[in-house]
Amino acid sequence: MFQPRFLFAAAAILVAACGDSTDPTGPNAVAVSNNQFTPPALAVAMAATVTWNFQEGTHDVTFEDGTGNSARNQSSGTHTRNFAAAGTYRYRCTLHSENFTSGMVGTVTVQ
Ligand SMILES: [Cu+2]
Repeated sequence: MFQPRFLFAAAAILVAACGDSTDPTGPNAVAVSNNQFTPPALAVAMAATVTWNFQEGTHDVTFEDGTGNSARNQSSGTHTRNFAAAGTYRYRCTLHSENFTSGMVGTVTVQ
């Protein structure tokens, strides 16, 4: 027997779960706060634009490949980068990380 109410409930749960797995500020978004990127690892589709929301403190978004960086000492507003090519992009806050592997670091994986 077809159960449309059950299907609707299942879809609602799925949407809620997907929202929780990314970030409260929305899909393809990263919260910038003291002293972390949330989520630290984000997977997006090819050609996606990721938005960093500066919520607390003073930070920056600096990529290992040297492109698509934010302004230094940014404390509010947003920064965006479009990812046209597949790959793993490592980034850090230069104020709170000495390298791309520890401290305030993050990755964007483009599939
Ligand atoms: Cu920082």
